[in-house]
Amino acid sequence: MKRFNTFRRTILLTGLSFVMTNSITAQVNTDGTIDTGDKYADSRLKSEESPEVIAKRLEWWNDARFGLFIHWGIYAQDGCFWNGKDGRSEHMMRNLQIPITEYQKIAAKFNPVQFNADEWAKTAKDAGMKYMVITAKHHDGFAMFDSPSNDYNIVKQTPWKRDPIKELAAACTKEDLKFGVYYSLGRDWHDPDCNSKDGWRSNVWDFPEEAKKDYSKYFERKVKSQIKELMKQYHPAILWFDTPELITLDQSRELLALIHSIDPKCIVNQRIGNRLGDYAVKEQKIPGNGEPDPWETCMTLNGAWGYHKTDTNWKSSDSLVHSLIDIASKGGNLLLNVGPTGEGIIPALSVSRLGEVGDWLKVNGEAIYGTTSSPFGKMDWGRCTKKEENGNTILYFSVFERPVNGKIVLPKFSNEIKKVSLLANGKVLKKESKKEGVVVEIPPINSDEIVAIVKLELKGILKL
Ligand code: FHN
Repeated sequence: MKRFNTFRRTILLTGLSFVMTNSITAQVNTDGTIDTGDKYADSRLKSEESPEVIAKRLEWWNDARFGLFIHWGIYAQDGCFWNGKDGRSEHMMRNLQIPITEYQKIAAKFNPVQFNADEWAKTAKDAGMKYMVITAKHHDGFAMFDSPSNDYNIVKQTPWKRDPIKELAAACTKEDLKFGVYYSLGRDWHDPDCNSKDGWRSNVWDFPEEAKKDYSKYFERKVKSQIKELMKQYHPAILWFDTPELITLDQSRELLALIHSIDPKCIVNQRIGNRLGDYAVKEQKIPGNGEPDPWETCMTLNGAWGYHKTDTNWKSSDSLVHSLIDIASKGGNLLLNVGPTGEGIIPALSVSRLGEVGDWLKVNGEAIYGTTSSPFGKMDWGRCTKKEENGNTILYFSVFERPVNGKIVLPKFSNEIKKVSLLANGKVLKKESKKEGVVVEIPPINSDEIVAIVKLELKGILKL
């Protein structure tokens, strides 16, 4: 009964967060920033490439379903604290209005000697993730890579003098993971020309005269140079842009053309701005239904993206697995975030949560990887994902809430059933055809199974 209550609480929590994030239009993050949902995703993608080109580019990404997001920067030096003050997140420089002259002193102390790229890549692999996206330059303007065009970078400014982006790109290749980089387009608190639409999101403490700032100078001087460096030096499979409020359509087009002139296969998210890009981003929320465009939910494991040493509000592995299934059942990807410490370590609780999700995927990953969204409407007891193989159909029913009588009624279809089994162990399940639909008996699941999955093998292409 305890398990069931835990289950119900998880559902409630998941449900609650599900309902909240679905209905919520603004949320206050633990760092005090206000997320008005996806301010950049208020409209459908209007890509200027053919759907076939984009579909081809996204092939591996659509199969992957699950990736690791990494927010790592010098703000992690003391867990987003500075001089004993709580900077609350990777926005620490703005939250505490730290002058550039002071902030860059953090770089002079940043020495993550325990960083091990192979370990990070293995953590992602063990979690069942298929790709990784790491912050190459976040809002503080500090490049976490060797940037010949701009000395404000990890190789030039720190005693560590190494290039973690280069090392991680190599480690991902070894682990057969796709490697991606994040780049902040509309926030750069180190650059005198990077302004912001509402004035308060830029560096107004070192550069108070907002009207004198010229975004196109920052774009030409820093953005284009560094995107070219990132593409040529690391050959990322994904360029994950952020905060595109000020970029013009021409600049978004120019950036996309620059990226694809170097690698036409490089995937770009919609935060390149102006409705361009290959897929839509949902931040910290899961849409209520499927989405018209390819999409990905990015989500923190606790309340902050960067390592915030006092934030121990970790999501449970149950809720993470539920989120992954829910997202896959709607045809999306989950990009789950970790914030490594100033020593270069992914926090132990993050690693253990990811490991628990990975353990579940080792047994049930077939129901996630390479699947497409559910062909059915809402089911109150769980979710569904789908595969077509050799002209036949496989449906994976994830039972979030096992009914008290242990029986679930499957949504209606007209195909002949080849087999109904428990995915975890292949055990054939009892079924009975009734007028309301096929009733399947679900055995009680063990406490460590999180979610039981019913594998339904049907003859032919699905006929509802
Ligand atoms: O302000 C950033 C935040 O620090 C983080 O990088 C997220 C990740 O999607 N993007 C912005 C908030 O929308």
